[in-house]
Amino acid sequence: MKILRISALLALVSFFSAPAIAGTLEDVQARGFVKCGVTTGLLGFAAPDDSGNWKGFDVDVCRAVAAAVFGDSSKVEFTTTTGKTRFPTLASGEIDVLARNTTWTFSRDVDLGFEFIGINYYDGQGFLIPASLGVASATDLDGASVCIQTGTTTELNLADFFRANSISYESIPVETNDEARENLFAGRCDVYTTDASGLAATAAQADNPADWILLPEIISKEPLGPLVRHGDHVWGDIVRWSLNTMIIAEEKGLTSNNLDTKLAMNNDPEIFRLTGKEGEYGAMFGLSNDFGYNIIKQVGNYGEVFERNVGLKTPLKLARGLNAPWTDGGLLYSPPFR
Ligand SMILES: N[C@@H](CCC(=O)N[C@@H](CS)C(=O)NCC(=O)O)C(=O)O
Repeated sequence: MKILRISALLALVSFFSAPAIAGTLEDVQARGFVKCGVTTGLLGFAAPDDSGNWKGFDVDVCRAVAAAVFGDSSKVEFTTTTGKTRFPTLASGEIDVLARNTTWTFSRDVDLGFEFIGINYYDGQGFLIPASLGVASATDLDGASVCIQTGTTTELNLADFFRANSISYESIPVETNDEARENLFAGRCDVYTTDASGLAATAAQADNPADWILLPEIISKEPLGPLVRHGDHVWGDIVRWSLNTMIIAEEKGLTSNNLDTKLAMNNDPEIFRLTGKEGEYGAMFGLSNDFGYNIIKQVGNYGEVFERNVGLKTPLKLARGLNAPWTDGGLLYSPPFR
């Protein structure tokens, strides 16, 4: 039902605003910056710093696309979106790409008419509670009030989990992570459930993070990735290979700092292709051949982006886990650059 309603809404939005189906790259180039949809603010993923500059893991995906298209990672305009507004905002052409911890699902991909270009964070849904609640497992949450963000996969997984365990809950719907955090900290809900990375971001903002506990259950797969509209393959390829470039750069040991030295001292043909020293790869989708060099130099490799935004030395303190390269036992695996 819900999915049907959303697709009907999207069809309407598309009809009235008639976004360009192809030609996104030309539109972006003519405008001079990429329009990127992000969250309303989620520490580590997309949030403005004290000077108003957007920072975060999803923000860096947008910056990589800008570095690829313009050779300048600053050429991005950020649009905030909620769980509910993100899809109509992308469908209407108001943004060129959505990078907003969005889970890749069948119905979003097929029915809503979007193209997920990859996965930039492998996540799963968890539960955050105050230690004082004295609960050790999510199966003990019978009768709990649960803060839940609307328009998300979280809503649907929560219903499935409680039903499968024959327990009940009272839903406290919220529109944004800020609202969920305020409600949780004020005791207006017993539990907050969302992607575990979002829970880490939320707990990090508590006066005393140790007062908050992540329950052991991870109840879903949440492969989070950037998406574009169906129908513009060139643009989809540009966003996909901007992300892949960061993943391959980590695999090859290229960082924003060592890039020039490594290039001067290296004989690896894939590194030459990736950075535009050899081949005409950028030209294949209408970009400069050094698009990969610009991404790595200005934004960094995937590992750098992970560590500076959400890694162990940040308030979120997230370990690489599934988000390690396949060569280190994780799931990050880009097709080859050739
Ligand atoms: N991955 C899920 C949940 C995404 C989601 O909305 N997560 C929350 C909490 S992690 C969020 O990003 N909130 C940011 C905001 O409120 O703008 C989905 O795609 O539906």
